[in-house]
Amino acid sequence: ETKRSGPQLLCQLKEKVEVTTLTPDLQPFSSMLWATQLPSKQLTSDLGPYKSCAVVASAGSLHGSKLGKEIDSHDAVLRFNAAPTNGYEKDVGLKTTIRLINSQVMASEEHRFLSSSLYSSGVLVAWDPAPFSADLIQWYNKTDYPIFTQYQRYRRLHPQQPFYILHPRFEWQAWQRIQDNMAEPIQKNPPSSGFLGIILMMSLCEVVHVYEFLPSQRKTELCHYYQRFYDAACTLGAYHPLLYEKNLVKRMNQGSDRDIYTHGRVTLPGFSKLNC
Ligand code: NCC
Repeated sequence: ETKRSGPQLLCQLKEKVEVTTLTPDLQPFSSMLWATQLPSKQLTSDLGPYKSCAVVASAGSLHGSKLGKEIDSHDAVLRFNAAPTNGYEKDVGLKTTIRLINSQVMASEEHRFLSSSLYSSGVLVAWDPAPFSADLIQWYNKTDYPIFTQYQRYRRLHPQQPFYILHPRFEWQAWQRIQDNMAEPIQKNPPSSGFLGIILMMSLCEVVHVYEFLPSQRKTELCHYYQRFYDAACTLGAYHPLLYEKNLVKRMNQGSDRDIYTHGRVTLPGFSKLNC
């Protein structure tokens, strides 16, 4: 079971994980006035298809990488949470097409989500750890962080910026792929934003390059390239099943081990390019 080949894993992802976003017609939102702020169409029908895409993990190992030009050469670039480009262009580039944020970023004071210019360009996509049932009513009544109140506030301030919320079914479908391909039981917490973002881009792009999700020779305990904070758990995981996510991505990589070592670069095919 655990020895499934790369191509098999890719086809499983394509067939069993669907990037779904919340739409105004879904219960319990359909009866709420603010639900008209939700995009009426799915993210995957509004965006792309893109030829080439980059996913930029926020890892400290990007520091000094000089990957900026290469990252910007892609048609679309996905970044995470509070990861900045200003001042770090040489290493991480400056293009941001999509920013995937967790609900903690939206809610905690330090990130100034409503006022910081960091979030106001590109397409925003937010998610929040939901109960395993992925039941929208249960989740709505008990979100991890106040994703919905913050969403409404942000939308009022930036009505023109596209802003999607991921359906919790997506996070648990992704989790299930990890669990079904591991010999041991993994923690029942949703995958990291990194893993969710990789699958999101595989749904929109013909080819996806992921940077420093699998660490290069620059591997460091520095948590993020933009902060002087050291913790090996950022790379190895604690709450999220990050080590297992990385194991799966390593098995699906179509690039060389050398690319990982020198560039922290993984090459994944988009779902549209897979013959399953
Ligand atoms: O750190 P974070 O992740 O924002 O990083 C985004 C994604 O990059 C990959 N990563 C990051 C650092 C590193 N050294 N190696 C990596 O591989 C991971 O795939 C990660 O998902 C998150 O997933 O949303 C997370 O968010 C932070 C935090 O909430 C935000 O940065 C906002 O401050 C979480 N940290 C804490 O809760 C303290 C982190 O666990 C997961």
